[in-house]
Amino acid sequence: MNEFELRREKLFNSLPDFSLALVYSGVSKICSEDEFYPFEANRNFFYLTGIEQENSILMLVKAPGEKRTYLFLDEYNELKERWTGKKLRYDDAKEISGVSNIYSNNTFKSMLEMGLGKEDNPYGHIDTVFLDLSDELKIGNNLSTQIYKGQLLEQYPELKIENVYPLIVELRLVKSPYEVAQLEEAIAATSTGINDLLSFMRPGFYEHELADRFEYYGKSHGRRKLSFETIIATGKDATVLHHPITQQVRQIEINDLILFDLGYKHNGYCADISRTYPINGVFSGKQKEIYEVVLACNKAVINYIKPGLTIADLQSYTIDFLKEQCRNRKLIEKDEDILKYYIHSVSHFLGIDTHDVGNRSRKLVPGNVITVEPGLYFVEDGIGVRIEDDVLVTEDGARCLSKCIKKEVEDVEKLLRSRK
Ligand SMILES: [Mn+2]
Repeated sequence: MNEFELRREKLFNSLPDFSLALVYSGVSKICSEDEFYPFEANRNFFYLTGIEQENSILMLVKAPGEKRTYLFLDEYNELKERWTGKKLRYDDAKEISGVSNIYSNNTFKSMLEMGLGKEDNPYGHIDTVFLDLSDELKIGNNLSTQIYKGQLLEQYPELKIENVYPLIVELRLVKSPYEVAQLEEAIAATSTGINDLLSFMRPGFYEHELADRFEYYGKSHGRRKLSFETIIATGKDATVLHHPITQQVRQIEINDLILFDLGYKHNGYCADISRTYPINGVFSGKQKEIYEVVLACNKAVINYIKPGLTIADLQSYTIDFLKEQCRNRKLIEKDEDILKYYIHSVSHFLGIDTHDVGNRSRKLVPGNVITVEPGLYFVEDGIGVRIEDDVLVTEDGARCLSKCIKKEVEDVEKLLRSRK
């Protein structure tokens, strides 16, 4: 079984008998007139098939002793391909996804009707259809799965319609060895991109030039996609958490700290890394003090992680840790002031989405991958520091996947000194 077959097998196990699940890749969204946003396949569809082509549908049918998988794709059309380029050939789609029953999406409607029909139905009576009912998923012009649900109920009033999304969330949360390896590759590539950035950055450059450089480096080394829009923030700009590319217009100064929050993807898996480095190669006075608190916190949280805790637990641990350290170093006067300087969450799940499925009240289990990203932002000093690693939850703790990217003060300063 290939990786995607294994995932579908797990989903089959959580479906009841006499049910049918439909998972859509979705269609491109219109930006304006006949201009479309770049297409991104629905991540649940990608997770179950490895395919990223629009207008594709996965259908799973489960009956006693029976598990059938169908994939519906655009069919070969010579004229269309003259306009918009090649579509996946069915053999290639089979190779990627491991699905052997591949049909034209023109036959989907009649195949579905056969599956839901009461007469001559090879599966007996299907009573439940599972749809991915996420709001943002578009499966046709002006057609969401919510609207489609209504249409199905009109046609089959006795049908039960359930949401397949939560079932897929359960699977996506626990990463297989294959998935951990993809994340490690994404992180290794990101590390190379960071090294390139470090040898490139100089005072006088504009922030966006570094973001552009990181993107260009990824594109020219393996046509990598960004996990998300690159954040390059220097000086006071680093106190804005998601300093947007359109505002990355500050010119870098010699005594600045530079905060970067960035990542490349590998086979769809997202690295998400933040580091904060001194442009001139040495942390000074208050910069160093704040950096040391955030670094200590980053390491303490990674040490603290173990199965059974929630992200909410990690968050309260982080707040307590930062509070105490900042008070001891006289960075804050009153305990409650910490929430002025630390204003976000310490972790989120990571995977084929940068902010992957799973919420903060879920108990961590081995195989979860989360970020650990404490930060402190002193607006009045123009200092923002965030240190973010990607971490795998293990049986007895956690393994940091992004160790290769330097964060100890000495190591960072040595690294920056060694730049060409
Ligand atoms: Mn993050």
